[in-house]
Amino acid sequence: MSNSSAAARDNTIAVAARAWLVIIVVFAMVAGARPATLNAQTSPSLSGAWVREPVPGRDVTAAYVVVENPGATELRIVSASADVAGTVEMHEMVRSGDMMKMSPVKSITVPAKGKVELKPGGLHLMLFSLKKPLKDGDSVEVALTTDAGATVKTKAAVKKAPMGQ
Ligand SMILES: [Cu+2]
Repeated sequence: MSNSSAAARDNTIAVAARAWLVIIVVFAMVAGARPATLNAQTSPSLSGAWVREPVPGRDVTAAYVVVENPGATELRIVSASADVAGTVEMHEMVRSGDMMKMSPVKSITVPAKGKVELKPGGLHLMLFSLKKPLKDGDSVEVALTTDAGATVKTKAAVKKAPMGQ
């Protein structure tokens, strides 16, 4: 009898210990989540992403996205990638005589509480070595990485659009 009540007490202790462990784990998760939330505030948010349908037979195209910085300090986009592209470069358009031509940039600065629009005729992403043909209506994933090491991703819709638009 005393043995079984001792076993019951051990069992109660084991259950209590498990409950504490759960509480500790939950606290650790909540505590751990807090810095992540702060980081999220200093990460850019992406919207309106789209990819120009490539010229048939070509494995290069451009992508556009609005990058907003909700943080109180400026941030810099230092690299970009896309699931369908071998490499992605960040480009700007520069005037050369009376022609506009593309030129790679090392980074894109997004001001504090501000935004930068990557759009036709301006800053854009250049997707090289496309792994498959892209058609209007397809969806690709585009990711941007900041100098602080934060990477944000967004879905970008493939759209047919005439050059220069
Ligand atoms: Cu370009």
